[in-house]
Amino acid sequence: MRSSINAKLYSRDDSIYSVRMRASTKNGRHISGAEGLYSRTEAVLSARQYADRALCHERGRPGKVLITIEPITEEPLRISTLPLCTVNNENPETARVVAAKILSALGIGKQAIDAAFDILRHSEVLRGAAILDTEGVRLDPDLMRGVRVSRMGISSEAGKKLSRALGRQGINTSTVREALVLSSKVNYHFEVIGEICISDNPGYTTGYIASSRLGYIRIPVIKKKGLGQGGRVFFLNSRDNDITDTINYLEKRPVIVSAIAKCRGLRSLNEILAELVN
Ligand code: WAQ
Ligand code: MG
Repeated sequence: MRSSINAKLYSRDDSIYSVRMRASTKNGRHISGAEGLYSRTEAVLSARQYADRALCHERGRPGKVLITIEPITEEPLRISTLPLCTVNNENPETARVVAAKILSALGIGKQAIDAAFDILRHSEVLRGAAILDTEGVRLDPDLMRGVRVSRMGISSEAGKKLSRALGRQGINTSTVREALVLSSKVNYHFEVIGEICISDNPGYTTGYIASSRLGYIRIPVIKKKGLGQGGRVFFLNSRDNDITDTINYLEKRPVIVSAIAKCRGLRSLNEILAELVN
């Protein structure tokens, strides 16, 4: 089998491709997914990496893997990453308290925070994110699926910069890079107040809360090791609860990260919250 591609041929094309992967069990249950925007050369390589990831996933062996490669026609929006840091935290119980304090500082009500944790701890994992308003009312139309954010990527220059910045903190992994790119797109939208995420991988116990006002805050040991539960919740400030445009932005609008904000290390919750300007 040929393992390299004809770079000369591929470099003649400067279009951007959306590459998406979805792995599910034979009963259609979600195992894993991935998505990004790539040049044609990168698209081929990423499709292979996505196939690898799907077939060797810790959540199980798929009954079906779907990989979609699609050229993008719309000019991408160029944005910066959110600034990143890690909050001091001891265990899953204190994580819940830390998360509630951050979300409440962002103006999210107690009912919405409780509803988010119910979703994140539910045994049935959604493929996408649940969307809640500040009172905890679920706004996305398909409760079993959620909304899958797609068509986001990072330029190769910004990608190198990000790898260096994360490397200095000892956290340069595709998991962190992809989560930061996703949350930077999500929280760029004016209706999004914040996001909370817990990985559904049993071995990955660091979660995060992201918002335009406080950046991307990593929360270590947000869950016990070995749990296959997780998910994402986006909190929306939606006046009329018509979120069609917002969903369209999240799923369809091409967004490329082309600038990198500060990547910091450990910080206390008080230090982080002190930066909140009203
Ligand atoms: N759009 C919406 N929701 C998604 C998407 C997407 N593109 N990808 C994943 N989700 C949801 C879905 O419900 C998954 O079950 C859940 O998020 C978790 O996905 O800085 O790896 O891919 O160290 O397991 C956080 C990194 C990693 C923290 C999160 O998520 C850090 C992670 P996973
Ligand atoms: Mg996962």
